[in-house]
Amino acid sequence: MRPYEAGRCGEAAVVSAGVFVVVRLDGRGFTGLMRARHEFDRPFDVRVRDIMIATADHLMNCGVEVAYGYTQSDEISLLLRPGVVSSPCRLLARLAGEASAKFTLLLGALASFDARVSELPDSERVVDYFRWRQADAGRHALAEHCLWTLRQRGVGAAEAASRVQAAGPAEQRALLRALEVEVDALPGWQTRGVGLCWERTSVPLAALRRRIRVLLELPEGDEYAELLRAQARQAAAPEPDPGAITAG
Ligand SMILES: Nc1nc2c(ncn2[C@@H]2O[C@H](COP(=O)(O)OP(=O)(O)OP(=O)(O)O)[C@@H](O)[C@H]2O)c(=O)[nH]1
Ligand SMILES: [Mg+2]
Repeated sequence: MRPYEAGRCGEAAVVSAGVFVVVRLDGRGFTGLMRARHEFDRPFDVRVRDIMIATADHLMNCGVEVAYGYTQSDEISLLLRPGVVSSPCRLLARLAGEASAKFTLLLGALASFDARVSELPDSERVVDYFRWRQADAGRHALAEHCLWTLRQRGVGAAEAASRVQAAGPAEQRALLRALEVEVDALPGWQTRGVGLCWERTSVPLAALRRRIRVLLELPEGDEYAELLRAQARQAAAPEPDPGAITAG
């Protein structure tokens, strides 16, 4: 998916008509930021997850028309409606600023995000993009659980890191099994990430017609592809809903 990614600032000032735009935000230096917060569980903490979800929710409600949000680890991807982006440079600065501000408020410590844009020519590339990020979540979760389980069993930081780096996914799974960690029982929000979809409500007021549904147990494979195709169709639909509220 890398060829679809562009360092747009200083390049073309507009996104081509008809393409799907995905913005990905990534926490800067979160390894160190999280290490400094000893109260957070490693490798994953449900409070960090919920701050990421609240940040993604904020980005879907800050005046940029986002059809689908996805978060895993310290990253957030947003699928925008085709045609809504006139200046990628301003959009990236705006979203990175909004994400950094929201996350900082919720964490109570300074945190910042970078942002990059991918231009995807059709809905199947949108499916590929989000499945790519989901596969990354799976790889990341496996490696991080290996690392922290080894550390908990008394292996030193450098040795644990080099053992995990030297192992491929199959070896990492075998290592976790040997350490009596059930890989298939790891929470879906860690291994597959979290989706944020708009859903319609039955409230008749225009301002309350839709709200965000958080998908903590995302499907994989073909089932996820179908969900993503529906999100891409929604992104390409002619009229955005006016106003939005967030499910409590
Ligand atoms: N403790 C803890 N750490 C987390 C959690 N989620 C993400 N992280 C940390 O966030 C890091 C994200 O990885 P990267 O984005 O590759 O690392 P980074 O330090 O942010 O580096 P850059 O993105 O290049 O600035 C992981 O290495 C984890 O250490 C969590 O729930 N708990
Ligand atoms: Mg990061």
